[in-house]
Amino acid sequence: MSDPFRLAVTQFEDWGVDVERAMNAALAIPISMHCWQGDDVTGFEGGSQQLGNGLAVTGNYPGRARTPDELRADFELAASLIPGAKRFNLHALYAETDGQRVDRDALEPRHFQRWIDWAKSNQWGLDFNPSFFSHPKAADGFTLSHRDPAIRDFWVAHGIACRRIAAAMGAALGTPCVNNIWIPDGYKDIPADRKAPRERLQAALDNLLSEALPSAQITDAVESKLFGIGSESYVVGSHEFYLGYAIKNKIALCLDAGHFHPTESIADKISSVLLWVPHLLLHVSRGVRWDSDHVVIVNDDLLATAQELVRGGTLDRVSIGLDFFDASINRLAAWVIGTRAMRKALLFALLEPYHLLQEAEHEGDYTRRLACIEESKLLPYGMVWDELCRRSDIPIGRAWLDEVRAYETRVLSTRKE
Ligand code: RNT
Ligand code: ZN
Repeated sequence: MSDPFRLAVTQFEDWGVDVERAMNAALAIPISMHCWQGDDVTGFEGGSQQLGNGLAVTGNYPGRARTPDELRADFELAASLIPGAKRFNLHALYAETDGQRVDRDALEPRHFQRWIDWAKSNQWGLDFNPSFFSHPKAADGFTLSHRDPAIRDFWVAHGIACRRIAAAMGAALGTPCVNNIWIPDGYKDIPADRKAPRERLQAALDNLLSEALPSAQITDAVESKLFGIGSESYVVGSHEFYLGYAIKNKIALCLDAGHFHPTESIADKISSVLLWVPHLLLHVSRGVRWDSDHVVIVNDDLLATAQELVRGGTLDRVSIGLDFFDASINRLAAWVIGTRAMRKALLFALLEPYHLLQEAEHEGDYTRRLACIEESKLLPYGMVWDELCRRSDIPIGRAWLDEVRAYETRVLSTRKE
């Protein structure tokens, strides 16, 4: 134990905070890391299908993972630089079909067997997502709410297949797999009929979700969006749509931090939404202007989100998933930066002298509440974070970057597109 850490413990004690408890709790919270940061949401279906449906990745940093084995190796390196419990979050387009062309409605658990075995050997849970984009049948921007019933049925079949895959993952790994539905459906310009696509989406979701699967294996979630590139005027799956749908059907709601008005924070939604839905999935991300998916950093939004989870004591009903993609910087570093930021925010929230703030508030002493908020900001959080990394055998401070750089030289730089 280092002297600075000992001093930090004393300082936190003075505020009535138990540092050991906070560190252990911070390490135990699973963070679901998304596969798609590693390869710019490309997947392994092959063919000429470009990333579409409003998902845009900018940058051309060399060394993108081109195969499942490369993605797994990259992720292992990134994961080794991040303390605490982790899960891995896959999209359907990362199926391994051994060169066979298997369309999305025909995917089966066996196409994810290698991912399952790999996750098991690393003791990571798996999460899953049907992929309603980058496909000829999504080319006009509509999937589950399409006006053509044949296209709708195709996507319903994809959703059903994905639920079975997710349940198989949950069963194999002994931890429920969060299966999150996001669709791109929407109009670039002013719609005439806002109602019919939403009615079609409701009916399609009812179909897709009709098969009863054990809650020990799968947690169904639905994700809203305010607007996307190419769906600026209208998105079928809006927040109101999915909030209502999740409440009515008692499934999980996904709140993506980048999917609301820029001044809206998902932190303030958590305590409301959890009154009505059984489970919440967070897509932790960082919106910048029109992009909803910048790499997560420790900022006020992230801290407020972590504080809400800790203060409300609702972590057992919330799954934390990351959702960002940046191809302009080293992709492994993006994973490490974003996930370490999330873990730091959780630690900081656990170290917060919340009871003092609460006490002041209960007494109506808002002066003391604000004074405590401000003064506690400069407690030695960094010392505790360093100690947490040291105990987890993870590089401290920026030292992790040396390992990413070495991997870049040894592995990434040899990859030619
Ligand atoms: C898109 C949604 C969705 C995707 C991933 C790839 O706006 O945020 O979660 O980012 O499914
Ligand atoms: Zn998302």
